[in-house]
Amino acid sequence: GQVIHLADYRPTDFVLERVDLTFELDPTETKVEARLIFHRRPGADITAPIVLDGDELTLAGLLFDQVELDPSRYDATPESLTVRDLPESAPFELTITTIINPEANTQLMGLYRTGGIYCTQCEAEGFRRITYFPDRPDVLAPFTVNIIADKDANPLLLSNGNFLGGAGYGPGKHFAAWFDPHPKPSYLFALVAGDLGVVEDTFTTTSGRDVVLKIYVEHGKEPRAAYAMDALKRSMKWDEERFGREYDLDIFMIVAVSDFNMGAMENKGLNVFNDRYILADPETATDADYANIETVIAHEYFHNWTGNRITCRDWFQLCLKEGLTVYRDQEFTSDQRSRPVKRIADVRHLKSEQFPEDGGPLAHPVRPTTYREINNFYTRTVYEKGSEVTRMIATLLGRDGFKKGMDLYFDRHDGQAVIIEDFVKCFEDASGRDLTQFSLWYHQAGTPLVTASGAYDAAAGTFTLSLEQMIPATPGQSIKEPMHIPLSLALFGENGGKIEPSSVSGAEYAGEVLHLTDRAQTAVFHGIGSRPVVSINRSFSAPINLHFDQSPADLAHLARHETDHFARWQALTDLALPNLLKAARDAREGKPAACEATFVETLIAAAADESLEPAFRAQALALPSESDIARELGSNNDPDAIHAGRQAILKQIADAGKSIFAGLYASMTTSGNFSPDAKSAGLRALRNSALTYLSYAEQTPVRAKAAFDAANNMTDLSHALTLLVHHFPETAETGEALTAFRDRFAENALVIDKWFSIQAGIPGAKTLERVRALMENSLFKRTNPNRMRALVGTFAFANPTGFGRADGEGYRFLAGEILEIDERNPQLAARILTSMRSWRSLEPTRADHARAALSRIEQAPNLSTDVRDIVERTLK
Ligand code: BAL
Ligand code: ZN
Repeated sequence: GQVIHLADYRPTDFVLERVDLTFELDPTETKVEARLIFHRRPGADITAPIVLDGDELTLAGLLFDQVELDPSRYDATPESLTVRDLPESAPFELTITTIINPEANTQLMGLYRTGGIYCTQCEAEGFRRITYFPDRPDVLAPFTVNIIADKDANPLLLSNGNFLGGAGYGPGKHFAAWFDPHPKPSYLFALVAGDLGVVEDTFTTTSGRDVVLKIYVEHGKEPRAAYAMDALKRSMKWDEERFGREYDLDIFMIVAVSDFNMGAMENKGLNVFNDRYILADPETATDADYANIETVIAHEYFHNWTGNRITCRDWFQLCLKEGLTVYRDQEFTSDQRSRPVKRIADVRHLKSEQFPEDGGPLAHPVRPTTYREINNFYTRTVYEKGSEVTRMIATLLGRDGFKKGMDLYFDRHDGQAVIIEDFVKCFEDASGRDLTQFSLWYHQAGTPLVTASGAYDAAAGTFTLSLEQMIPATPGQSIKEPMHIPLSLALFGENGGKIEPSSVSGAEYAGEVLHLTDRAQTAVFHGIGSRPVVSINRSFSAPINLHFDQSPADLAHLARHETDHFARWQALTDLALPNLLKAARDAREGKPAACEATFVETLIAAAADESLEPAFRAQALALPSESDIARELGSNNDPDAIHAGRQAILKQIADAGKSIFAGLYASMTTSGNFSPDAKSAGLRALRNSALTYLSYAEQTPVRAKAAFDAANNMTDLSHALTLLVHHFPETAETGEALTAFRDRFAENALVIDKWFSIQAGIPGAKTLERVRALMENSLFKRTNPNRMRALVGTFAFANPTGFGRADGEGYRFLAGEILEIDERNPQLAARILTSMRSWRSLEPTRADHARAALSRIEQAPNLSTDVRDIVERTLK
C-alpha cells in the first residue's frame, strides 16, 4: 500500500446520481449487479476516464447504458475498473457484475458469512470487495437494494432504508427490495440475510413519526436483547432532548453477529453489532457488559446524525464523526448514570489506552495528514482524544455556546461530507471566539505536559501560579507550538470551603476555567486571605499530564473537600502514585515496600465515607494499574518489579483497612431482584472491591470461593473467579471454580470468552504455557475475533508480567500468532500487534527480545498492508 496524503485530496471527476444493487445470494458464488448512474462533474477534465475501486474482485460483466461495453474501452484488475471515452456531461449508466465468495471471506470485510447468515462490514473500504465503486466517503447517493435468496435458509432479507416490498422469486427463492432515500457513502451500506429471531418495539419521535425498532439475534437469544432495546429507546429520547436530533426513517434495525472485527457499525437504518454489545442477562453479563451495551447502542444510534447525515469528506476526517460521537455517548452515559463516576472511568481509559499511544511510536494527530492503511486509524487518539477535544470546545464555549455551535453544524452541513475545519467554524461563528490556536489539538500529536508551581504571599493576599507547557516530539512532528489548554481550576481554604479570588491577572480566568495559551504563563489570584490549596484540571478539563508538586497533606485536603468528585479521585490517585512508583523501585532492589500513612489513611477514609457514592469509592480503591505505573516511570521498566511493588502496597492497604473492608463486604448488598442500574452496580463494585482487599489480608482463597459459590449474577461470579484465578492460581478452590464455570457456560460463547480472558490475565511467567494449552482447548476458536481477543489479546494487552516475561518468550509467541492471524484477518492481526507499542520503555533485555520479535514479523513474506504498517511504525 502506498502512502495517502491529505494534501492530495481532490473531488471525483464524476458525480454518482444513484445506485441500484441486486444480490443473488449464494454461500460461495454470490452474484452482484451494480447499476450506477454518473455524470461528469461540471468543470472536470472532459477526457478523464472513470476509475472505480476494487479489492480482490473479478469482473463478470459490464454494460454501458444497458449495452455490453467493448473491451477496448475499459480495463479491469482486481483493484480497479477504468472506463474511458465517457460523455462530456450527459448522465450514463454502468452495469457492473461481479461474483464474490462470502464463505471464503475470512477478513470479515465486505460480504461474509457468520453463524450461517450473510452480513456485511464496509467501513472503511469494504464495499470495494463487493463491487467496483467510487469507494470513498465523499461520494453520496441514494441506494436501492434488491436481494434474492433461498427462502428456507434466508427468510430474512435486510438492507438500509425503508422496506419497499418482496415476493416469491422462482422455485424455493424469494426477494426483497429496500430503498434508502438519504444519500449515503458506500461505507454505510449493509446487507443481512439469514434466519434470525427478533425483538420488536416502537418509538414515537417528538414530531410524531412512528418508528419500528427491531433487534435481530440468533433464535432463542431474544430475551437477552431486552436491555439493548431499552438502551436504544433511551438513546433516541436523549438525542431529541439534548441535541434536538430525531430519527429519520420508518424503521431502525440492529443485527447481532458473533464474528465481527469491530464493536459495532452504524450502517444507515441497519446497524450490525458484535453480539457482545447486544446480548445480556443477569446470569451471563457483568455490570460492565451492561454499561458497554448501553454505550455502544447509544454511540451507533448517535452516528445517525454525526456520521451519517453529516459524514466525512475523506478518512483523514474520521474524528469528525468518531470523536464527536464518543463525546455524545459519554454525555449520554453521564446523564443516565453518575457524571463523576463516568468521568473517572473515561479518564482511566484515556490514560491507560490513549496516553501510551500518544507517547509511543504509533502517535498521530487527532486529524492525521498521512496514512498507509486507514484500518489502523480507528485508534484511541481519533476516538477518545477526539472526544476530549470536543469536550474542550464545550468547556470553552459553555453549555449554551456549544449547543448553538452544534445546531449550526446540523443546519449548515446536513447531507454533506465535511472536514474538521467546517466543524470548528460552526463554533467560531456561533460564539465569536477565535479557535485558531485551539485547533492545534487536532493537528499536533502528543500529550502536553503542564508543569505548575504555586506560591502564596500572605502580605499581598495573592496566590501566584506559574504554568509551563511542553508538547513532546512525536513521529513526523519534532517542533510544536504552544496550545490553548483550558484548565478548570479552583482554590480551597483551610476549612475546606472554596476561595473566590477578587480578580485574576496574567491569564484569562472565567467560569472557573484558566486559559493557558503561552508556553509559560503566570497567573496571579488576588484577594486571597489565607493559604489556598489549588485544584488544577478539575474534571480533567484538558487531556494533559500535569506535574504539580503538591504535598500529601494538600492532596488529602482535596480528597476530602473538593466539590468536583472527579478531582477528589484525582487527588487520591496523586497520593497513590508516588507510593506505587517507589514500591516498584524498591522491589527491583529487593527492598520491602513502605507506604505513606497519609495515603493509606485518606484512601481508607474515602472507602468508608458514606456520603460518597459506592461506585466512586470502588473507583478510588482500584489503584492505578501496572501499565499506569509503567507509563509514569517512563523508561527502563521491569514489569515484575512493578507488579511486586503494587502487590505489596495493596497488601498494606488491605491489612490497614481490614475491618472497614469486612464491614463494606457485609453491608454493600442489593436487595430484591437483580437490576443492572448504576446504583446497584456501584454497590456490587464496592462490595467486590472489599472482597479483593479482604482476600489479600487473609491470604486464603476461602472467602473468594464462598463468594463464587454464592454468586447469583455474573458480576459477582466473574469477580470471584478472577480473584481466585489471579491470586490463588494453584489452589484446589481455583481448579474447582474454573471447571464449574466452564461446564456451566460451555454453550455460551460470550461467557466462555471470559473464561479464556480471565486465565490469560494470570500474572507471572507461567501463564504463557497456560495460554498455549488453552489454544488447544476444544472451546477455542481461531476464526472468531472475540475469542482471539479474549485469549491472545488479553494476554498481550493486559498481562504485563505474563506477556513481558524476562526471557522474551511472550513476544516470540505473539509474533507467531500475528503472522498466523494475518493470513486470515489482517485487521485483527494489526490491532493485536499494537500491544507492542510501548516496547521501548522496557528494560534493555526485554526491549531486545521485543525488537527481535517485531523484526521477525517485519521480515516475514506476504505481510498484509495492515500489519506491515503497524510493525514498521512500531520499530521506527
Ligand atoms: N464506525 C465504526 C464503528 C464505530 O465507531 O461506531
Ligand atoms: Zn463510531
